[in-house]
Amino acid sequence: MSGENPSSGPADESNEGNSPAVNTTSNDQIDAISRRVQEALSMGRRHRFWETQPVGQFKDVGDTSLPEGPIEDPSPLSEVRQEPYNLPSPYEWSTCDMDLEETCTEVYNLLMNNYVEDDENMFRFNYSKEFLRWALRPPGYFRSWHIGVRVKGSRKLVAFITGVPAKIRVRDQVVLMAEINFLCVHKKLRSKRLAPVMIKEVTRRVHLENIWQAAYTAGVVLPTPITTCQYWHRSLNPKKLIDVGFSRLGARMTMSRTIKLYKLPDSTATPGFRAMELRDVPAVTRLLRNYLSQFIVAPDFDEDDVEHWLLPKENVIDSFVVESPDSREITDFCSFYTLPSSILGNQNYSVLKAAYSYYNVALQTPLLQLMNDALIIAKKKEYDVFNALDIMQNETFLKELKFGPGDGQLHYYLYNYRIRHTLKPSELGLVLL
Ligand code: MYA
Repeated sequence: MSGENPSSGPADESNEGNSPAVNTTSNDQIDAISRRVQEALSMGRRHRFWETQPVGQFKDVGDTSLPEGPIEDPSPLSEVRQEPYNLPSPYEWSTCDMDLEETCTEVYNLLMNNYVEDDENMFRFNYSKEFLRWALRPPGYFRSWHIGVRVKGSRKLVAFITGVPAKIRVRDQVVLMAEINFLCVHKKLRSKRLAPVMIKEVTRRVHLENIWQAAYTAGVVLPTPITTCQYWHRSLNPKKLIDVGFSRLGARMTMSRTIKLYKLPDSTATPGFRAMELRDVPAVTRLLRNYLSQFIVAPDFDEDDVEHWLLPKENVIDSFVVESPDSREITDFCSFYTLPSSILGNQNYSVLKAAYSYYNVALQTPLLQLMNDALIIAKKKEYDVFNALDIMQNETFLKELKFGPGDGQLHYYLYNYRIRHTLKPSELGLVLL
């Protein structure tokens, strides 16, 4: 998922009683202030590229006279530019075929070495090849939307951006959009205005499929977020998290008290809790569609989407259903995806294994219990941390299940679609990877 600090943990594992990670240290206050200053600066400064794009502009924030919906009308396809945009002369466009092992490895290596890091450059997202294949090849995907930039001659891959198609509902309108992700420019080629060319090129290729809207997330403030969410982290392996600097031992806490605080039972509590299977797709689709209908912005999943996005895939996506022991009906559902981060410059550890909460629907089982079962499974599978955004109904379990607020913020954006009011995170039902 995209564009957020890979892993910046609860600032402080301090604990009086049961509430973990209360941000009490002055460092955290400084971090929070620095973030707000950066956001204010972003709103105040010129955005040479984004000012030219059909996105909500900062000057229009609060102007409720502007209509909701597309900002620009679609053009006739014959008017969409046929030739790729020009790159600086040493570089060339290269459509990346993720079915090819060699290409997938090149993309993996580019991202492993150059993708999103936390503010302190301690962690960097390390999406696995299997994950990338899953994320980039949903039903109806376009290979032409997997765009690389190579050095002419050496063919070295130095930049990447992708789109995948998705039906996204905004209030009562279902809009076919592109979800844009994995924008990455090699560290040595930063600040040369390559990103705007790449964004224009992916836009052109999306337009060629007669699609005119997009959704994306980023850790940076751009014109203009539809909502801003916060990551919360639940320690599963607190000793490692503290050793690698992901979290800190709280004031008046010992390591053994901290380990005890985060201990989880050995087995799940909900009768009928089991891994999702292919035969569950229709029931899970019904549950999810019904659940997601309450949010202002959410995906409009059909059975093919559910099969792709939610059927378990080892080390990529884990999903569980609750099958009622009496009626055999599927009553509840929960899921998380696997996104490790590289730990930069630590002698003892190189990878942080993180689970990210995906879609959860609790009808019969209390959400708190369902998510606690997800934590138990994640711990058994040796994840170090379980992350969740404060979107959907997640706020109802975060504190109680000992998640602590991280320092990563994630901003959600729509391209060429205006929303009149900024959403609350709890009004958002969309998770981007
Ligand atoms: S979010 C993940 C982004 N990736 C990373 O953070 C990885 C590490 N960083 C890098 O690789 C580079 O720093 C990147 C920028 C590539 C991010 N989203 O080339 P530049 C604007 C959008 O000189 P660089 C994800 O993948 C910046 O404000 N714009 O900068 C979702 C400035 O514009 P302006 C961004 O640092 C991506 C311009 O780029 C982002 O060398 C969604 C500077 O360009 C960002 N994350 O490269 C993309 N960061 O002057 C939009 C910087 O105006 C999709 N910028 O402020 C839009 C929809 C398109 C499809 C539409 C279809 C209809």
